[in-house]
Amino acid sequence: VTAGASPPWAALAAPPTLDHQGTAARLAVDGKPLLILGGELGNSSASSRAYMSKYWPKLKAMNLNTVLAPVSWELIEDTEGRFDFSSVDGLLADARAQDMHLVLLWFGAWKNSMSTYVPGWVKRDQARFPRVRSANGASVEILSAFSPAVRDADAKAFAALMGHLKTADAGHNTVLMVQVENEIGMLPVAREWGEAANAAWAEAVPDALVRLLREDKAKEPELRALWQAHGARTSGSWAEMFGDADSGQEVFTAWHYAQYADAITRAGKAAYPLPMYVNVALNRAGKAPGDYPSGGPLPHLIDVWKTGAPSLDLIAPDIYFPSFSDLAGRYHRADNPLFIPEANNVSAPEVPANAFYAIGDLDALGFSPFSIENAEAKSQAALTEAYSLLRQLTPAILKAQGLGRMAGFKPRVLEDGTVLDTPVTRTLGDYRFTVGFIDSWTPKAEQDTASHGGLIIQTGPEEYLIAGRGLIVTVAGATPDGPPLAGIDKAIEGTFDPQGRWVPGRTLNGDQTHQGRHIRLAPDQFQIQRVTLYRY
Ligand code: N0T
Repeated sequence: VTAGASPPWAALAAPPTLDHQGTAARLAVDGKPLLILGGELGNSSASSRAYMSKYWPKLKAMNLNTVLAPVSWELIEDTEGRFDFSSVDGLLADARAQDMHLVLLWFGAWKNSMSTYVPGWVKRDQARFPRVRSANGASVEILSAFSPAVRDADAKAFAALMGHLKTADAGHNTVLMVQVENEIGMLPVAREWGEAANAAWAEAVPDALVRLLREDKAKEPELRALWQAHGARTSGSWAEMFGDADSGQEVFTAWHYAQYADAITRAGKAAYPLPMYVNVALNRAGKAPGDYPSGGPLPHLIDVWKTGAPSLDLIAPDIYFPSFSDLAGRYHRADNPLFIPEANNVSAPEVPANAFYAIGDLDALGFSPFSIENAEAKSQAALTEAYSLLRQLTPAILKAQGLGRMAGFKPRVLEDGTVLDTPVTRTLGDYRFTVGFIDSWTPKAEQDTASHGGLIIQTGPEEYLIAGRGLIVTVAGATPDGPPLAGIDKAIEGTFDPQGRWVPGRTLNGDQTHQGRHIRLAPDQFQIQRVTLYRY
């Protein structure tokens, strides 16, 4: 070895990690930030390379840079202790052939609460791998979270997967992140019954959780309220501190699922420390734990999960409900970067607007509609266009993240689907933007305002990129030291070429800016405008 020669591994790109810029967390790959423009595959598609072969070109053409794909325990460890990673290697090769990244989803002990992805040798040995019992003693197809044998077998398989990725993906960084299990939570009851679960239920609430409440560090109002409703005790059993109703049982369930997920995550990271997260099956208002997956990392249980599973990097909501901005907002916390691993099946018209909003307003690490390979023509076209714009804007987005230079816009939608079209006002630099969602130039009946959305990025003292669809933007001065009114010096539509150079199109004026009164992004197409403002 010659002096000064670098060791063979020095040339390898550093594996993905999370870093920060200002208030934003970002995914960094070999030191460079990356924004995930993703899509998640249907559950069974990735189990066959042949089946997937016709879809990869479609995913590439939709402008995705990342595919979220399951890895099944049953496929990698069909026989105990004998690992077969051909399903994983096929995914790696096919993603690389399209120059795409992967987020892998570990379908281990639980997939949507049930234990159907576990290998046959686990399913069939119920003495060694105990199942949940309901209150009436009935067995269900859910492995017990209180069984060390279940946890250890799951952790061993997951660690084997991560160990394989460490070598198979070294220097490539095809895999960016890993999801641990899928939509964890107990059904159809609030908690497990059976000997081990009942014994744990009688134990004292762990110190870490007591401290969170006693030191007033719980951010979720529901958890605090439940604790206070039971006398704000600083010690006691689960029933004493949170009550023995479903709501108290759910806190207990959440804690034990979090501890289990933490053990799996630690085992995986010991083999290869990629960023890891759990995804969330959200609940509808008025439903009881057990109607929805009880004890999952739901909005009212984020604090329990953060405390019980500190090895997880983030908790990521699957958002299928219309109240996108409210739900996404709850998972955007200083201790929790936002990532949307599943957005309403790609056919919902508001999906592109939600992507702009999550990325523009909540510094999301990425966005990913579910069942992406099945997008039909119309939604495929809409997402293709939206991702094209977001791809062009990615350098500007990454530059602005976390620094107060970017805002996202879409109408707020309530849980019942009511769309609030009220304009939204935000200040960026010296200018205040009021963004309306009703396009005065299009018949009202033809407008689906829930599908209108976009973002504004400040790129200079008086220069902004405004992108999306269905927005009417008016501007005013925002600082007391200058004139109060603001006008358009120049508004130019255009695109960024693959090298990131601005390619101007029309200069917009006259009817296209309503004689200087506003910037308009029409509802029927996605567009980028580069706008220079002045004050008068
Ligand atoms: C998802 C998917 C897949 C307004 C369901 C979403 C995926 C799992 N669950 O197709 O099974 O693996 O994580 C729950 C969606 C709730 C529907 C709300 C309708």
